[in-house]
Amino acid sequence: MKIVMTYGTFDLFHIGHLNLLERLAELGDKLIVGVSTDEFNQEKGKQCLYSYQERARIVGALKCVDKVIPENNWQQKQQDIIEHKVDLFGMGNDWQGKFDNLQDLCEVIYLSRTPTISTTQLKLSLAKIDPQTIQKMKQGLDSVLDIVKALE
Ligand code: C2G
Repeated sequence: MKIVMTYGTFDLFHIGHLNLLERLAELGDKLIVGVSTDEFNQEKGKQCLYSYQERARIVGALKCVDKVIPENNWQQKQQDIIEHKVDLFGMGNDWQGKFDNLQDLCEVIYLSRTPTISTTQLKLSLAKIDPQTIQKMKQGLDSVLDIVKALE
């Protein structure tokens, strides 16, 4: 049983996160994901839109993920790797080299990030939607809902 592990915030879950998790899952039999807690994200300087519970639930619902644990700090990786008998630790290559110190415990790999998408980019795009556009989107949704109700 080859055990793979990774960590992340996974806020506004997107295709870049999914690509990484599915590729890591392909490399072993069991994938464990450490999801950063809200408190740890404050330490990381990340302001999340989704709470830890919501982010952990989304990641845990994925077919390719077998277990989710909280990531409370930078230091827990060594202990986690030992406790969960991890064979392979993987991250996106924006972390290239940052976790090589774990190589005495398990194999360490960095996979290429999915280009052109990030949580930050999504937040910026969403922030640019003006209120009139949101109103039009809402009207459109309301008329779809009316049609659905009429068909019920
Ligand atoms: N990722 C990716 N492609 C993207 C965006 C993210 O492959 N377009 C990868 C990142 O490289 C990371 C994982 O998805 O491996 C999770 O990304 P984040 O949620 O941004 O996690 P991060 O803030 O990098 O936290 O101790 C490690 C940290 O908790 C990692």
